[in-house]
Amino acid sequence: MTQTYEFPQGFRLLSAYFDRASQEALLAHIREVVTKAPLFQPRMPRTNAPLSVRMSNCGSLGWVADKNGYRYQPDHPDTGEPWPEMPKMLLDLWEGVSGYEAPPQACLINWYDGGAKMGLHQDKDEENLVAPVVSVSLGDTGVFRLGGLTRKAPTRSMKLSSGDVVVLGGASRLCYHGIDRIMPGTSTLLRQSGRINLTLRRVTPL
Ligand code: MD3
Ligand code: FE
Repeated sequence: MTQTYEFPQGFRLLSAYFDRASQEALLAHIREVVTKAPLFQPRMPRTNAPLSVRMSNCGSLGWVADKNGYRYQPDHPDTGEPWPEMPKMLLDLWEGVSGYEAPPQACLINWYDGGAKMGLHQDKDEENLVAPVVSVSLGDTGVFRLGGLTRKAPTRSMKLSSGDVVVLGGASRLCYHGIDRIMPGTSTLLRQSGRINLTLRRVTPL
């Protein structure tokens, strides 16, 4: 018995939204951000177990995870410095695809090495669950899994390639999702194998 997967309302995959030159320009901005706000190792609340993905942020707020919990905060967990400004390219992307009236406050940078993955989860740490999430993939292809509103709902897997943009609006905003694995050697954008994902978010109401 196999179940069919119904794509959630509000999910949009914009394949190859950024061409190679734009990906290189965006990557240069992200490298500058992580020079000022070094990648940190997020940890699971309570167990303190490290996640396999390293992270940083730009914008007025950044998502952090440590033994005390998951939260947004205005400063870097290791350096205490404010997060770097969000590059204009990302503000323009949000304006172009989000359909939301206010700008994003947080850009989470997820940096995957060849073996990193992200388990199935929901994004619920934002006060504002009405604004969409906008995601950009750079570097090696990631095998992305999108599910439904419960952990047991059917899921469907799809590849996210360098330059792809995903918009998670409407019902898709609260769907379970994760990254099963990355496919090393599928892109020449980065100097080494790996994948970068950017997620733009509105954290608070207007
Ligand atoms: C579906 N990032 O940062 S991006 C995350 O590739 C996260 O690093 C993954 O899940 C990554 O929370 C997936 C695509 C994505 C982002 C946010 C979503 C899918 C989503 C929020 C709700 C539903
Ligand atoms: Fe997520």
